[in-house]
Amino acid sequence: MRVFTHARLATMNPDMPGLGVVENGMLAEEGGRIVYAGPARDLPVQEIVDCENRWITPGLIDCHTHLVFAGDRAAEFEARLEGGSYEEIARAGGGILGTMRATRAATPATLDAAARKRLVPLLAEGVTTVEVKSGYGLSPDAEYKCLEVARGLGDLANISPTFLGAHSAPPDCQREEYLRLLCDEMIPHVARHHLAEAVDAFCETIAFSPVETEQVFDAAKKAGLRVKLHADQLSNLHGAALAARYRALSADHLECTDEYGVRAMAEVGTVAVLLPGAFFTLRETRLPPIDAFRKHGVPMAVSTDLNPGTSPLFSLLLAMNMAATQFRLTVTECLLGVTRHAAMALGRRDVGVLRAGAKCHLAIWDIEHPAELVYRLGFNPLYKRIWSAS
Ligand code: DI6
Ligand code: FE
Repeated sequence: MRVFTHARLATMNPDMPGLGVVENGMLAEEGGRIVYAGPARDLPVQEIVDCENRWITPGLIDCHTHLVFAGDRAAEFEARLEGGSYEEIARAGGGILGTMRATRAATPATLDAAARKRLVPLLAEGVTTVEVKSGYGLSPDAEYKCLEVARGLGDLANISPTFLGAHSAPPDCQREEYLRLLCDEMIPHVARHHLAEAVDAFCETIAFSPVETEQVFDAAKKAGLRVKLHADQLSNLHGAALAARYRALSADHLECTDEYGVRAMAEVGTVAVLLPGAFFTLRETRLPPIDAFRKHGVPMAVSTDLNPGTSPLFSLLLAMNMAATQFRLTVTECLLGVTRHAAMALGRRDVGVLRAGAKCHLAIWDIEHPAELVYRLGFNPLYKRIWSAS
């Protein structure tokens, strides 16, 4: 048994208030699992790791990323600085479709190398679980290629792959034909070959309508896959309520969600994933309905939305700072948002919390107070990341 002594624990344990803090704490691990997390006590020890009064949190979880793609969109960034809007650029065949062309042309090895580079800064901040979406292939082969690349990253972190074939309609395929491909071919294939744990869609005026999203979700349901949704980011198409009707794991973005949508999410336990990096990059001004989430008890997660267009953000610590500064989340909400609530958004119970039975994924921090993980911009106080592929 390996024991971490002289530790201050932020356990995120739901049976305890706030961060579930244990001062003078101790954590014991055996076979990659936590066997004890609580006040210091006598344990049969084989190996001691003296934490010298540092803080331990669960390894962080980035529950919404588009990590696998080729190329970049720096030119689009420049065009937006000169006044072009995200929607205009998308309608002119740039945006997601620009990344699609580069991604289709890339080999798995190129995609893998690029994804690994992007993971480096996340891992350096103590991230141990990463959700990775496809969605820049937009053809059967290119989408499967991206999901396989995502799965191949499992030697670096726990990967939760998501099928986002419904990201944008590709220009080389009739819209109805692409939807038929998605529902009758790609989703069943993804389920059969265990290429993804969930199905996502971009429900937006520039992407898929609510009716089309329902078709995709019906196919997911039939294939036995959970769903999640890019909902109400740029307009209120009532995506949050739609997601809740399908008992979605999460609804993400939600800047334009109304209280009706929040209530629907609360009823079925759909997590609200907040993505302040996209809000910042697109210079949005309409805030997600944070008070309504609080009032109705909707769990909030915080994620980078790492993608080449609307959120080229490679820091979950900075995402927390932005969630606090822009969305007025509390420090406790931010930290739960990258641990326990992020785990809920992925349908996982064995990560995001320090308690017996959970995976021993830890982040050990050189800090005096948990608020330090949220308040600085561009400073990384990680002391050690504990992760193994079990
Ligand atoms: N997530 C997405 O999938 C879209 N916006 C967002 O926040 C589009 C991403 C892109 O432009 O590549
Ligand atoms: Fe996204």
